[in-house]
Amino acid sequence: MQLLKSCHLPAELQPIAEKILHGQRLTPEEGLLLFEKGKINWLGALANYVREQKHGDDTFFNRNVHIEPTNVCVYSCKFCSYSRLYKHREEGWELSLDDMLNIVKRYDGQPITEVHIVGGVHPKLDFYFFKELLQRIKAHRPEIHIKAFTAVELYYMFKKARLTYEEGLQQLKEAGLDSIPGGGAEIFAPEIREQICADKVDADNWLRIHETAHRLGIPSNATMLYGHIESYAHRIDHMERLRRLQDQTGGFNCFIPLKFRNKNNDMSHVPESSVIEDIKMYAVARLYLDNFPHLKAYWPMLGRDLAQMMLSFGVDDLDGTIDDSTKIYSMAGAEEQHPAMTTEEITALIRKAHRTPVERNSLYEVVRRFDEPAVIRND
Ligand code: V47
Ligand code: SF4
Repeated sequence: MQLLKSCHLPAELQPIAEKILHGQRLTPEEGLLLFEKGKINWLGALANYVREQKHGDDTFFNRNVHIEPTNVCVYSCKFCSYSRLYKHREEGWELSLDDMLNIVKRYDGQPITEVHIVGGVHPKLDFYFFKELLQRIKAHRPEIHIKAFTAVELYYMFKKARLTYEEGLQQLKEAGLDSIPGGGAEIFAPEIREQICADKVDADNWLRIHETAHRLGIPSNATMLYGHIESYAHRIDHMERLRRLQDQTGGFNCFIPLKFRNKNNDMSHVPESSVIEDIKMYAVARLYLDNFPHLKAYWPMLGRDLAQMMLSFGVDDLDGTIDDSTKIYSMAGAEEQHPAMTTEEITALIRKAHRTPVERNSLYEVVRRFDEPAVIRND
């Protein structure tokens, strides 16, 4: 506390620190001030205080694998490096139900707890195809948690099948859908959406799909694509909308800021954010989203070094072991060209940040704690 006060602070930031230390909610204006005037050491100390109030040193990861059914997509998001339009589908991939089931079968006998399914919006792969996919995965491995389909994919498949969000989600839940990933949120403000992803689901419908899911007992995550053409005010507006929905439903598990990567896409002229901006983003997210239990640094996108550093700036979750099963970020130029970590590697990475590794399942229930004192080598 004294240490925080001794930081050389602009006068208007002092009351914000007091509020955070007393567990009080920040206003949008205060959130904006944090971005504009907060130094990273001070923001980091506060974000770390909040993180430790919520989770102590516990740092969560899971053992998971991704399935990306296709990169063929009806949309043309300017930041996307991996999708191909249907007319160029020969340059992309399209997995059959058998292909995808075979991916799951490759992990028979291995202790993964989650399959994360996300891909492009293919005009010919419909609701019934994906419903069968869920049923077949569950028939093969009933205990596995299926986190699948962003609100972008769900919006398109429900519309084509003429189903309401409620009908579609209920049917997918019965088929085996356990939770929804956070993708497709990008930046909610329409003036930015129009420029970077004009044709896909808008903010209100993204939020409605998640609200309906939460009402039906399907938890979800939320993302924000940051560090491109948006302003700090757009980021606060995005987080404000999420915070309001979370107040109503409590259905979000975690928030995941996604750093814009600029290789091989139509926004390659936009520079990537600096590490200082990345730190600010994570710390402010931890301080602003007081009702989100977890803040995730998704290491395949940030790179493992930066993700590890974020454990000192509010982050308590690193996602999973992945096993080289996602291409979204490697195709956008991320450092991790074949993202895969063994349990030993991910726990060592957490320990070297002086935190306690905790393997979780997709609902953040503890699978295994790694409390043994760390033997930290200098490598
Ligand atoms: O919505 C696409 C992002 C998202 C780029 O819920 C890019 O646990 C940066 O949402 N630079 C999909 N980001 C992935 C996603 C996700 C990932 C990990 C965990 C979870 C979870 C969700 O990927 C898209 C978009 O925002 N994305 N291209 C890019 N060039
Ligand atoms: Fe399609 Fe998703 Fe890429 Fe947009 S980000 S073009 S919706 S795959």
